[in-house]
Amino acid sequence: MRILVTGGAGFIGANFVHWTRQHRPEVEVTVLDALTYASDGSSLAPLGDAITLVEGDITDAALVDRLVADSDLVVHFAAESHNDNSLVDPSPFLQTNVIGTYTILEAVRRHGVRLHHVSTDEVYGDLALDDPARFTEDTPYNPSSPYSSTKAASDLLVRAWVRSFGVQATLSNCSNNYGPYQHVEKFIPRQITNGIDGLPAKLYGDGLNVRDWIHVDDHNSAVWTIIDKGRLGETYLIGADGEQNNKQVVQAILRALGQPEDSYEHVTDRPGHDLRYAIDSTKLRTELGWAPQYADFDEGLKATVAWYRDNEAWWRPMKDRTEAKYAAAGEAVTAR
Ligand code: NAD
Ligand code: TDX
Repeated sequence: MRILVTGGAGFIGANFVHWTRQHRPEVEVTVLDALTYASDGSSLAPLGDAITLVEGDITDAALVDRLVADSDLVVHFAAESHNDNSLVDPSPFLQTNVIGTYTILEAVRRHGVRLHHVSTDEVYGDLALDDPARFTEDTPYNPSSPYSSTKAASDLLVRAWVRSFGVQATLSNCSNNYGPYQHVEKFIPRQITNGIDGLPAKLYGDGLNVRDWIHVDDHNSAVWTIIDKGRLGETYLIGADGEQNNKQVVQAILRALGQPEDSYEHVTDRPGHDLRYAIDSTKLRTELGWAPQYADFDEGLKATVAWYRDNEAWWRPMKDRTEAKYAAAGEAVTAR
């Protein structure tokens, strides 16, 4: 089997490629990645020439066509992925998430190649903090940010190409991932690396917003389960019952770092900040028999803290640049 992994040099994509090499050594992997600010390709370096890395853009129709023609399956991770960046400049989100997905869809349509489209629970908008409800496959789309609206658009394109053109595709919408190789712009790695640098953690607003955390390996084992057993045209929600508010996560990180649990400060809130995400993954678990392996969030987080301690050479080059971006966007300490 030959698979084309778009965005395979990014956080989840690189972990997917590592997972695939480990658990499916017979699969031939080609990665298509533009190596944007989000990745310099170093997350794939440990694999050497066991995989093929093609540096290129998913909006390049000729390149995509050639690579798709040589594949049995496309797993589509490539995206602009950070909400805060989408609030500063939405344009690359439109290009990559919408036009890029359209370009992939046209190529898989021409060549009759199976697609798995990777998406996010943010397409459903947010839930109230005191609402017992969780997202299901039937929750109406209601995205809040430029990022999540372009991901929602990409999902709708995939569904339309399935219905109108018979494209063979499955979709998944996953909750917040954590684990190795995540860019330090994202919440958990930002706070871990701040702690290592002796800086306070940065909590947006009151720090009470809730995210539903899943280890990246559990996300990727679910993606493979859907590739193997999922029904074409169907959407599966992926989640591991990991709801935590941001302050609880910061305190767990500080405990893992051996630092006082109040080494954080409140900073400017994100405009339009979604309150809470929560996934009901019953369909994936009962229909396809998937279960997460990282049941204990604190343990998964400790292992992630250890990874960032041990891999400073990987994240150090992006740290100052990332903090400068936050400062330029006007992030400031607020009283609470
Ligand atoms: P990431 O930003 O770490 O990686 C994205 C990768 O895509 C990078 O390597 C980047 O270079 C590449 N890329 C960007 N634009 C490209 C283009 N035009 N052409 C080719 N490559 C391009 O993101 P991530 O966190 O690994 O997210 C991967 C996917 O998973 C995204 O589709 C995202 O929406 C989805 N997702 C992420 C999360 C999460 O918690 N991070 C949760 C659910 C779903
Ligand atoms: O410094 C911070 N302080 C803080 O309080 C940062 C960077 C974030 N936050 C908050 C905002 C969110 O409530 O932490 C929470 C998580 O923030 P992010 O890591 O930016 O993730 P989120 O916006 O929830 O989106 C993530 O999950 C869904 C991924 O980035 C998306 O790609 C995915 O689709």
